[in-house]
Amino acid sequence: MGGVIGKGDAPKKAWVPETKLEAKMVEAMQRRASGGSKMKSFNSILLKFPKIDKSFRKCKSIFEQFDEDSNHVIDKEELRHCFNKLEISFSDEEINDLFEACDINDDMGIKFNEFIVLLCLVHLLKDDPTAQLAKSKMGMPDLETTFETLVDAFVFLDKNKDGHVSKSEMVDAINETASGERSSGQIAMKRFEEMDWDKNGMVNFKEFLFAFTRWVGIDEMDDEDNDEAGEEKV
Ligand SMILES: [Ca+2]
Ligand SMILES: [Ca+2]
Ligand SMILES: [Ca+2]
Repeated sequence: MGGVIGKGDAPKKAWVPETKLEAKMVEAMQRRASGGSKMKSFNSILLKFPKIDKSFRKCKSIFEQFDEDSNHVIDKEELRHCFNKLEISFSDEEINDLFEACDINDDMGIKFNEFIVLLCLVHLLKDDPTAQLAKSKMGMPDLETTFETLVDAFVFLDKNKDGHVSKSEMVDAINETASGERSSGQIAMKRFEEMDWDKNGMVNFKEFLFAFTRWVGIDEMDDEDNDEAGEEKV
């Protein structure tokens, strides 16, 4: 008797990281958040979309370079080579966690859109002073700028700086700008639901990134590769 009450009713907000990686991601995000965001409004994020789209597409050649057997996915071995080449010094466990976190359809391969998310997470994580080395070695200044923009956008949305964007933070951010539009609240809801994959009422950075790749149409260019590739070489 007694003392058993309350076991199951943890507050809704309580968040338990599934992996060490996820905990690190949130930590890194909070560290970044303490520096503030350069974003002034939700609109300023929207204005960045074309640029983000463009530099995501440029990643394709990087992806192809690391997809050694050209089967359109990067497996763990190929990822390890990729990290070696970029001199990103992650432990095997970290690489594993990253791989599993980004392989969202669980087929043991990283597709192009998953690869973009993965690189961006690496960008965030290597902000850790011990991993500075990777910074210059990625050698993709455009991409780094884009990743930085995405981190910045997330920090802007995450008002209370807990490493997650809640529904109300999303609504606030959108309402701040779109004062005239009566549908803005609905749009905010729709956007939020698109982002919150596991429907836990909060969006983490990974979910945010996957949403971006979908919004700019990256996941639809899975199978057809070559129609853009000819235009610009990185
Ligand atoms: Ca492959
Ligand atoms: Ca938050
Ligand atoms: Ca979620």
